[in-house]
Amino acid sequence: MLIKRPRGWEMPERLATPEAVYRDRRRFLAGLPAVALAASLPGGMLLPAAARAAAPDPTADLYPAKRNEKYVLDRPLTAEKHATTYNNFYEFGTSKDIWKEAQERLKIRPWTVAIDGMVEKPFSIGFDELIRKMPVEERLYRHRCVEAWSMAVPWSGFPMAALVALAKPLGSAKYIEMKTFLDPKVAPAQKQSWYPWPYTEGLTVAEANNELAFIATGLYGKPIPHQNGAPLRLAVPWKYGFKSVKSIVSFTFTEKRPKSYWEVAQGAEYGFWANVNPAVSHPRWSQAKERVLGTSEQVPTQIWNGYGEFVAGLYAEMKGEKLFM
Ligand SMILES: Nc1nc2c(c(=O)[nH]1)N[C@H]1C(S)=C(S)[C@@H](COP(=O)(O)O)O[C@H]1N2
Ligand SMILES: [Mo]
Repeated sequence: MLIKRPRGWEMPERLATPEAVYRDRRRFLAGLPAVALAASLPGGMLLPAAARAAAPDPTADLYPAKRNEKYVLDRPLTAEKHATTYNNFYEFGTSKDIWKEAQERLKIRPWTVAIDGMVEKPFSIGFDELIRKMPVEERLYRHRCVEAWSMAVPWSGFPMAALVALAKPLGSAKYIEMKTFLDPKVAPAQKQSWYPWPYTEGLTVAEANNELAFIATGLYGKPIPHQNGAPLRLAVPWKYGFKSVKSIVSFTFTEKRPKSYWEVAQGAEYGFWANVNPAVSHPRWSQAKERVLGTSEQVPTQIWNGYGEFVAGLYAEMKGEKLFM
């Protein structure tokens, strides 16, 4: 059977932020006192219990965030339905089709983030409080998975450098270790003890302070869907996608290089740096090209995933490191 699927470049960009049209109405409603709002409902009726139970997202007013035009794409945006239904989130299973599981099982409120290790004063902070301290904006970024597929999406969120500044690391801290939640009741795959849960990733403090390093809290002009790593995930577009750890609960500053989930699980194939390079093959496949999500097109992969002007300098002095695995 032949199914005609629209290709990525057939999607008009305006489809990427369908919510934009609701924005003005939502801001209008948010500005009204509760009494006025109740009175404005048909017949002054009160909300039924079910509607009250589905609490509105307290960060909804932040989206869509103003786009930072500095970060431009060389290709059309991936359609929202592809980026939000084709996912890697092993906590919910190894298939790409985990979006429903993640939406149903992951609870993101309350959500506490620990900032600890080599910082002036370790602390924990609720996500809804943390985001109010951060400069939220939208950025269009490419994303290249080590499995040789890619997408281009509008993230919203804040520069990781702002989080580092809030953390006040000691001068001796060299790395930041980040962890995903650990709760096998929520994520049944975490019962599989042969995987090194929780999912863990790391960056150098210098990488985290690079302007490209971004903490994503939104996608397509809305709070980020659970399956994409709610309520906050990393986006480091010059590295293979597995570095972009989802649903983060801790940022730990350390002088010791952290071991990431994939390094522990399969160290012969995945390393700490994981910078994109089409000339360095994965042991089992070529990295020269990538399949553009939502299409059957293969396009050439670029070194640093095309972000060399921002990041190549970070690695210029490094000798003897496996920068591209
Ligand atoms: N906690 C966690 N984070 C994760 C993963 C995962 O399995 N668990 N997969 C990684 C991989 S391999 C990729 S390609 C991206 C996928 O992000 P997306 O589903 O938003 O496209 O998330 C990364 N972050
Ligand atoms: Mo990936």
